Amino acid sequence: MNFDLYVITENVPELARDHLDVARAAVAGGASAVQLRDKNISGRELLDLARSIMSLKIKYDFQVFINDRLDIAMAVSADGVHLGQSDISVINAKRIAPTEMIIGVSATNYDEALKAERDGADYLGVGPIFFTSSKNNAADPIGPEVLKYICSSVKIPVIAIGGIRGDNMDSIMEAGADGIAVISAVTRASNMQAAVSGLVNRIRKGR
Ligand code: TZP
Ligand code: MG
Repeated sequence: MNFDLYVITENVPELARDHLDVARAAVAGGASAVQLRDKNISGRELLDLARSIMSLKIKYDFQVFINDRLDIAMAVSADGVHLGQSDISVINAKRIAPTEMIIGVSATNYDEALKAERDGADYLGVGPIFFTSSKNNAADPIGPEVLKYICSSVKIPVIAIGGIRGDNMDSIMEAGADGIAVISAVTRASNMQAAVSGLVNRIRKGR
């Protein structure tokens, strides 16, 4: 698993951008992973989008993750699925998924992080680290100090998420995160591809 920049897609109608636009810019800019995330569309639409994102693998080397939906991840042979605290448990996901399927789990605090690792998660999405307006009912930001504590307490890769952008990224790398997940820093950027390559370069330099 190589997590530098992990870009999560969203539809941004006011900027005339959809999931596929975001995914294309992400891979062209050098992101190592793309997660398809949409809580408002049908399973069928999600499946079609997942297929389209998978087809970008013909040209680009990156990993595809599907948020919430193990069924869709399996239907398109995605690299992984990303599960939140109210999705099916890692333990149940492991019963259903093929062994090579990467299972990521969201953790908003230390206890959730440790439990997810114990239950068999392959990586953690930890956050929100900073304030975010990209997630409804987001938990309170935990800040880089708690992130650092979690990073030093688990063995599996930690991807930091929530309000991360170029100007606060260094504190995340210093905390020991293995990767950075972003939505708005890419989806709201004037030039998405340039934003992605800027973030990727900064992560690689920080190592
Ligand atoms: N989970 C925790 S924070 C978050 C998710 C999906 C949203 C991150 O979006 P942004 O725009 O990078 O803050
Ligand atoms: Mg979820």
